[in-house]
Amino acid sequence: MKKPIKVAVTGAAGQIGYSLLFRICSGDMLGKDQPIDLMLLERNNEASMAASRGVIMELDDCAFPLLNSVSSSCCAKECFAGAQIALLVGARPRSADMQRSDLLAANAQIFVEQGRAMNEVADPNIKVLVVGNPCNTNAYIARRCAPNLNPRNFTAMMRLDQNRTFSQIAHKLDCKVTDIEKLPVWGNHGGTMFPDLTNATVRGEAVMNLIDQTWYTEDLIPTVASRGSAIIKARGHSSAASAANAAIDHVRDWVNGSNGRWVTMAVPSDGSYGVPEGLTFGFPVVCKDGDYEIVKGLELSDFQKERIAKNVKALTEEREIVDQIIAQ
Ligand code: NAX
Repeated sequence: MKKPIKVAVTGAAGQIGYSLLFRICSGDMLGKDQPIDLMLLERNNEASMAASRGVIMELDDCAFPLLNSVSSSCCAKECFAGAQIALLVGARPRSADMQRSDLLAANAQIFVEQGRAMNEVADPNIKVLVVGNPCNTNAYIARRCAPNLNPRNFTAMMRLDQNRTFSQIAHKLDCKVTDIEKLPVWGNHGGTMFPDLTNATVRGEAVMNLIDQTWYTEDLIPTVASRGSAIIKARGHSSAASAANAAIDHVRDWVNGSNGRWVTMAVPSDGSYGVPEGLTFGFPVVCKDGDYEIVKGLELSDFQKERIAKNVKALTEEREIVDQIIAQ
């Protein structure tokens, strides 16, 4: 039997948490032979703590063979002690009266605190996936506040945007999602995100030869970028199961490899493709041996450069706001 891996999940009593935890414990994320010590973090209030206890009761009732232990806490240092993988899902939602800068500030406090706590108590090579929005910038904040940890390992989730794009293409071209390759989503998990079909293939044939440019720019890109709002409108709640599924996909590929396939991860930029170093940016990556590499050497067209630049602008503006908060 393998040694258990310590997995910390924040926002455990929320709706994504409710879809995510059961799949982690059934082995979908780390494999069907990998035991898990699960550590949950929730807010320090009666309702959140009670909801966490309820989730733990249900996890118990599943009798998952891979769940070695589970605990919950409202103390970040307790939750992250020795953690090898952290899924940071909990975040402050935007209320009606909130400006975007208020949302950034409220979340910055959460990710400053959690970054510092991880820095003190987590495994130095902890792999971090930030789901809570604005996820790219929150991942940037946590990394900045955790100088003793491996900075490459602070990533944010853009896999849902990739999965959404794959499904749209599969419907359009009447193919399987597994027929599609080389289709990343660059940039920010926000309105400017750039699903990039330039190199995409379906069973080896270029996708751009099978669709027209107008459908691509006027239908596909806005559909993917506004999918979250469409789901809220239809369901009355934001995406949860599909977000949990994307988090599982992200970590599974990172840990176990993507078998040469391109996948989308928002990772700290190394300056590739003119993206300023340090921004947490969605890139095409290939995962191998528990690590990822940004796909290098792509020739960018003016169209791609322009779309990537919009995301750089959005994330640079957010970075400027939160840099002031981190410095306080
Ligand atoms: P919920 O409001 O259902 O759950 C969030 C949970 O986090 C709550 O239980 C809350 O008590 C907890 N929480 C808040 N602050 C916390 C803190 N400081 N420490 C620990 N727990 C804390 O939201 P849910 O639908 O689960 O969404 C969670 C986050 O994911 C949101 O920020 C949401 O915007 C984001 N999403 C990100 C996506 C992505 O692709 N990156 C897609 C889905 C989702 O919109």
